[in-house]
Amino acid sequence: MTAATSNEYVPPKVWKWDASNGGKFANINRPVAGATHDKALPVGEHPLQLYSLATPNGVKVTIMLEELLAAGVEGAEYDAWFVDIMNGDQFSSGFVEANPNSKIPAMMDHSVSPPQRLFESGSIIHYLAERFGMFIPKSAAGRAECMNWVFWQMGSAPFLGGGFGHFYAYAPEKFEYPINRFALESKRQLDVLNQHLAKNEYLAGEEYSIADMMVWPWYGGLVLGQLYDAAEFLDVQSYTHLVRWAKQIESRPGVQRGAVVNRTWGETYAHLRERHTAADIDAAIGNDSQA
Ligand SMILES: N[C@@H](CCC(=O)N[C@@H](CS)C(=O)NCC(=O)O)C(=O)O
Repeated sequence: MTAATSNEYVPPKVWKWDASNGGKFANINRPVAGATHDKALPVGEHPLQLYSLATPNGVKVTIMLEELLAAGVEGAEYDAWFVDIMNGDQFSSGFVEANPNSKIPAMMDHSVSPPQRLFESGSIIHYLAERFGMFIPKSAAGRAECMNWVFWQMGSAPFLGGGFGHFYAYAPEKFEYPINRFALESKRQLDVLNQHLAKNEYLAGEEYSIADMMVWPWYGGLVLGQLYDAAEFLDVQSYTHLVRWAKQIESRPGVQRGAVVNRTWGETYAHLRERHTAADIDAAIGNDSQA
């Protein structure tokens, strides 16, 4: 066995939290769960109350809500409140009651008694699909294939976001080992989608569904050059069928509207901090400079 070189990390016997270890999220990451302060969540006038942010995980849900509204489902009207995760809003007592995991998106459905809490984007989108009977195939085989891709996204995206994205874009230094490991896995995942979409118009087959809404904000965003400034590094243009699908999904009015909600950054989509009525989105889309 060789002795450790001077810059090699030797794990201590028991891990201890070093709050100053750097990286973009160092000031909000903690090794414990639970609330840090007492604050109730705001509640608007619609039955569905969303607490979120326009990250890929948040956008999945606002796309679903806007697609439902575009399809004429009035019961899908919602208030979308801005949760500032860099400021620790996800650790308020109210948010933790809605989501003990302290991550956006979280939702409350006040149309049932007692109000139903919902967390995890996959659980929220599936709940909405079941509740309104839309964007989920009717046949058992179609539903199963749709849910295959919904769960594929839940299991796969952490390698892209928490793995590749973190080490390529957010870590305090560029470390070769994790970047190589997660670039390899991310490219494998892109190829999985590319091969599937070579033979299928949508992820669940011929029908646009919640599977597309789940996967598009991550993998569509990546191949459209919207994530981590990594399009060239991962040679995303080579995944031609995935790019075809990503553009097709992006062109949908419901997707365009959903991408705007709870957004206060970036140049690709308009900005809208909170959404309470359809008119809020209309105004934001008509005025891209609103922040
Ligand atoms: N598996 C979760 C992931 C949610 C998630 O990671 N949310 C991030 C933003 S995209 C968050 O709220 N981070 C705040 C934190 O970690 O404190 C889902 O799909 O809903």
